[in-house]
Amino acid sequence: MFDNLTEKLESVFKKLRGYGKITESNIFDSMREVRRALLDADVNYKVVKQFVEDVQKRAMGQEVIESLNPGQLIIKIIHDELIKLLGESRQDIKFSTLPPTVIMVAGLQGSGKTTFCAKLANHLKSKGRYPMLTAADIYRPAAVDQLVMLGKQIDVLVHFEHGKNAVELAVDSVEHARKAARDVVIIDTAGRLHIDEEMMREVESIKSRVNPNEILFVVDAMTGQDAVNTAKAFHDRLNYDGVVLTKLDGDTRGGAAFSIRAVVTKPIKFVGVGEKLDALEPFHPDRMASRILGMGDMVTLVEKAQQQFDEQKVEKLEEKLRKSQFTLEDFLEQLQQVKKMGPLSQVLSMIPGLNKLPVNTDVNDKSLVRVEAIIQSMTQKERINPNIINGNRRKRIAIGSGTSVQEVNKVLKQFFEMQKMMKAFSKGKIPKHLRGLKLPTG
Ligand SMILES: Nc1nc2c(ncn2[C@@H]2O[C@H](COP(=O)(O)OP(=O)(O)O)[C@@H](O)[C@H]2O)c(=O)[nH]1
Ligand SMILES: [Mg+2]
Repeated sequence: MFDNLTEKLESVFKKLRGYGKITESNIFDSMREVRRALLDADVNYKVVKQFVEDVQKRAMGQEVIESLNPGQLIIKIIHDELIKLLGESRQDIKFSTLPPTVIMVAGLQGSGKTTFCAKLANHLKSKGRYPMLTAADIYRPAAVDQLVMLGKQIDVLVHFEHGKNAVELAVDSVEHARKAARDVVIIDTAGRLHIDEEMMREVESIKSRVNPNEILFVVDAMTGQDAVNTAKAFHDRLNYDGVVLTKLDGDTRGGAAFSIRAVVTKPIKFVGVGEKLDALEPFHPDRMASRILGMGDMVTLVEKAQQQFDEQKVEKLEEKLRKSQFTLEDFLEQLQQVKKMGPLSQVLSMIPGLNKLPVNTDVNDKSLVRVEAIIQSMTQKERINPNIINGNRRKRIAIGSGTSVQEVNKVLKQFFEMQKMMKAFSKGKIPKHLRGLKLPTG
């Protein structure tokens, strides 16, 4: 997600940090590069223009030029303005005080509506709610089947009725949810490949008959500037409450994320980052800005971890981090937890400083298995105090894990580096020499 943009901005920042003193021409040059990076990421040119002007205006202030660390200050200004551009603060779904809360989902065909409906149900379920899904995309039988199948996977009730029109079905489903004691109804509607009048009229009538508490517009981030046009067209007709950007996991340039917010002034509420049903992230402008600027997103990572990890384990780990007692034993436990959190590349991209890892080339889920085997071949004593692992022990571990002494060496070396990094995290800073550090690759 935003890899290219992040890379380019980091190179601008590197230069900025290097300047002892900042001149107007430094600022001008840097902002020219920022502008180019944003345009390359497919951000709408008007949005870019405004953004660059805003940053420049603030950066030209005397206090910046005269400050001790002007480069850092400008980076902070860019960070602040990026947060503003992305929508300032997190906007959650508005739940009705009188259940069920009705959420209608609209968008073009293929944008990821049906997948999102299921992801949202799954997400809400994990928050202790009892959602129900309504299959109101009645035109393609496969669409109903798809939702039914997804509902089964997450164990959520799916309401559908063959032969009924979409509007009636949606209206009935709310009553049905009430009877079935569900507190949220998520209505999946039909989309077309392009905006057409009939589709718009249908979603409009569902809106007026059902009166949803929340209308979410789903859009495929990969469609670039088209996403902005579609967002606008749907907004003119539906006046929706929030946007869901899907497929941000792909090779997308992601510029739509910045532009939509500026064009329709409706908040992005969620982003889809994969096909799996847990690949949904609540959208937080500040965290996203940090991630785009290569500062990592520890908060989302910790939250993700908390969903998957046992809470007590997380607390214990935090404590260990604070006391810098991170051992191979913890490392092994973490590896095993990380495997549960989803594809490694996704997890790594959220760790500050690790986002530049050559994930596709040498860190992958398979190599984790080898690292796991190596650690498992150690005695507990060795795991807690790896300093005692001498040549003989290394040989034994290599044989035991079916790897080589070189591989064992590599894991140990990288563990020690990781331990150093953990120490740095716990003190709230990442030393320069550890940026771009490699994780054990087995
Ligand atoms: N990579 C990726 N694929 C997604 C995401 N959301 C949906 N998809 C895929 O996009 C395709 C269309 O999704 P679907 O939910 O059927 O779209 P709909 O026509 O709007 O209901 C499916 O193949 C989904 O698996 C996402 O966040 N990331
Ligand atoms: Mg669908």
